[in-house]
Amino acid sequence: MTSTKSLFAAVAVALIASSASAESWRAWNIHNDGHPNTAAMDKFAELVDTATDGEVTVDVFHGGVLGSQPDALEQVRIGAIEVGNFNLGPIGPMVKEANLVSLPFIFKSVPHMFRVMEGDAGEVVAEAMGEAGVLPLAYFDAGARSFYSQKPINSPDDVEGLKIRVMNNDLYTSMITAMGGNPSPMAFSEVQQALKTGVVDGAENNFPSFKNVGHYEVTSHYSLSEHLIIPECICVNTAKFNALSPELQEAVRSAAQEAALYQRELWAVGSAQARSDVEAAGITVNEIADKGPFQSAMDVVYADYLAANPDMKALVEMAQATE
Ligand code: BDP
Repeated sequence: MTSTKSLFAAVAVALIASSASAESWRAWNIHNDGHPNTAAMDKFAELVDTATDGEVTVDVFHGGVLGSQPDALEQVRIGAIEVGNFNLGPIGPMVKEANLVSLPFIFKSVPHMFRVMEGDAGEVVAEAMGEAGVLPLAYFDAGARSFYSQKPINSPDDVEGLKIRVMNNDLYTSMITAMGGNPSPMAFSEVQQALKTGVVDGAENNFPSFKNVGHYEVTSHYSLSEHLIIPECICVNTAKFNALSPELQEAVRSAAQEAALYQRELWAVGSAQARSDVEAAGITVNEIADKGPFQSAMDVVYADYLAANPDMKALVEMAQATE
């Protein structure tokens, strides 16, 4: 009897110990409430909890409170934060292959971007990211980025002389320089103030981000250049992910994929809504009849980039050849 009792006690201790060793992860998200990615990251946390029976839990920190994107990327790379909803743009300086998506006009459309990311070229990018410590489990839609400022931008000439905020990646500084503008890399959290005080004349982003952090309050024209279509990921620290059992890995990966499908639905509705909201608030959205001049202006960006990174040529061609 005593020995049965102590056996029960031992089992109970073991159970407590195993639940104590359950993984509790922190996730970084730069967006606030009202942005599709915030809802999708909450959904991811909920799905992970259910699918792993609480063996893995994810606590999502919204609004960039865990740091700027480049800082958070480094944190996830070293495992100080476990998960992030990252834009692949700022991953380029850390993982060369990820720069594929930061070449302006590399993708023909959002569906084309997903076909590339889910095909052979995407596999090369994902593998390199995983090796660097930032493993993509699923991709979000982030639409296309376009320019906004106090005047319409209909051709590359209109960028001449303007100081334009870009994300942290040399390809974006080259992109602006190629049009005669002055690039200004800056953290997302500083852009609204910089636009307001005239530290920069313009910036570029998709409609939800343009709206959600108030950039539309301090500009007047949004010009549909759609020069960058950059996917975002639910990325996890590779070592933490690999340390999970194969069953838990599968559960977490499926949760990420389901959350990403949810995000893409929210995005479709949310970005159309963001556009009509900013228009209702007085923003003039202008179509650009001919994007050809923007594309030709990027020839020098491609030429310089491939001259400096000849090993990226095959990957770029693989993406371009994807139907
Ligand atoms: C948003 C992205 C976010 C970037 C931000 C930026 O979702 O990851 O940090 O743009 O421009 O659209 O910095």
